[in-house]
Amino acid sequence: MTTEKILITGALGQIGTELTNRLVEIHGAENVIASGLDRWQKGLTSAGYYERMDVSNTQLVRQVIKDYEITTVYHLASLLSGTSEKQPLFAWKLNVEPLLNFCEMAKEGLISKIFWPSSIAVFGTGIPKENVGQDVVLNPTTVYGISKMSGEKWCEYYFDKYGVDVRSIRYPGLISWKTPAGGGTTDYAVEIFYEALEEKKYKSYITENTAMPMLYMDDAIDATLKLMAAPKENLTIHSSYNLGGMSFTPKELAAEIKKEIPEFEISYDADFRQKIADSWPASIDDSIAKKDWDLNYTFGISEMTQDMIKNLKIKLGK
Ligand code: AKB
Repeated sequence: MTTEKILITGALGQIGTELTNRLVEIHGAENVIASGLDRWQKGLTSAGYYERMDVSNTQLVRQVIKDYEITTVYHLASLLSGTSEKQPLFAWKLNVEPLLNFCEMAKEGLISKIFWPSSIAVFGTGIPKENVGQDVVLNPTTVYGISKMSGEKWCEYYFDKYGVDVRSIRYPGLISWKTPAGGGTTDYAVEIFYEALEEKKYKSYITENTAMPMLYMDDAIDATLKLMAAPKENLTIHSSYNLGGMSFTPKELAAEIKKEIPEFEISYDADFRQKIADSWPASIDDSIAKKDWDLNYTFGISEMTQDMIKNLKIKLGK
């Protein structure tokens, strides 16, 4: 029998939708409370409860934590890199302040564990592109990267100073067929599959030889749950763990898709997100996560491509 009561913020987003389902399988719907900005409607979430809540509303969030006697928070609500560049001040407010609110509640003993997603966007320019290690100097040049780097430092601070159990992963680009991505730089790697099936062609806003780290959602959810289940004393990183997944360029992904859909053609027309991608690593060294909490992956580029196409064909009725 579980003793955890879980609140998920951003539960209707790309990670949130799938993480909620897995948490419901593990802990039971009655122990999982989803939250988001949408109005409730039937079938919105598999969680036992849904709170329509703006995560920036400190008092309301605190009340929800108390009402449900929440022990664990997966705080996923965030603006991604592309959208953050368009609304810098709002991105800073949303990506950092609610995290501090949860850390304060953990410090007071209201909740016992927090998960918070960081990103490969923390790295930025002036560091080698390949196999980027955990402890390199962080030099983000995007609003999103700055907010995530600051969040990481706050996590580390609350752990060091108050023993707050806040755990975090630097997610690479996430690919899934269930829920579309929204506002990220790596989103091309999701959009391309929809267009490949619908139009047999895709115009990429990222240039053909730009490699970025990516991860299939199944592996991302497994990694998140593994980190959260790891004994506290095994964890050596209290900012955020590097997570590499796979690394590929739009050209390499197009070649994989062509194996399944031979008529597929890709073209390129870079937009403002190219500059963001250029400031990010091409590949990541995640050996510390592998050692500390046994991180591993099931999906490479071929397995991911086959699984995406198989499932999207059913979803889109192709
Ligand atoms: C984005 O592209 O903004 C995100 C990320 C890598 O954090 N997918």
